[in-house]
Amino acid sequence: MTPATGTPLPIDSDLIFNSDVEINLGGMPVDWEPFYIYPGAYWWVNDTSYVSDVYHSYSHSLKNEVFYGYADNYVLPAGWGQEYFVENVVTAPATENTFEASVWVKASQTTNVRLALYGYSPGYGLVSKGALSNDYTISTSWTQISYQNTFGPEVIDISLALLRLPQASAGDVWFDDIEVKLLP
Ligand SMILES: [Ca+2]
Repeated sequence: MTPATGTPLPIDSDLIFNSDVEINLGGMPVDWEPFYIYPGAYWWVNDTSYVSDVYHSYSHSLKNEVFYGYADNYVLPAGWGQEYFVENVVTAPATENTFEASVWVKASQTTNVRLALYGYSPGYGLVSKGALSNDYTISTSWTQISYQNTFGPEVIDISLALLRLPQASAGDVWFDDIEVKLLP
């Protein structure tokens, strides 16, 4: 869990909330939210749902379904995210900080996903440099993928997104056991 404001982040320990997505309230995973690259255009995105029929740990995972309603090019990217899981934290020493996200992923047929680790700086706003990974090819077996991004000391908030891009519209995808660590 993220420490209180002003205390250093622990090195090499999981910083994300509800990593195994088992804590839920009203049928939704606590602290995880559907993520949209273009907020407001919800009718063209591929759907997100919280499911118990497929999982890597315990009894739940985060699902991102293929959307069949439109041609591939019109399906907007969507997935799951956790905004500001590191919030208003001063790291020590105040140098660059590299975070690594790792996620277990499985698909109903071979498809692609991407990870995004982005930041927020009070001086610059959204810090998206280096945030988006390349495509990961996902098979029908559970596989762990990971992505790193490095931020300057001015970045005090960190967010994570598990993404489908429009070109990867084939197949459903499940995410589970998501971790983010500050590397030594
Ligand atoms: Ca789980």
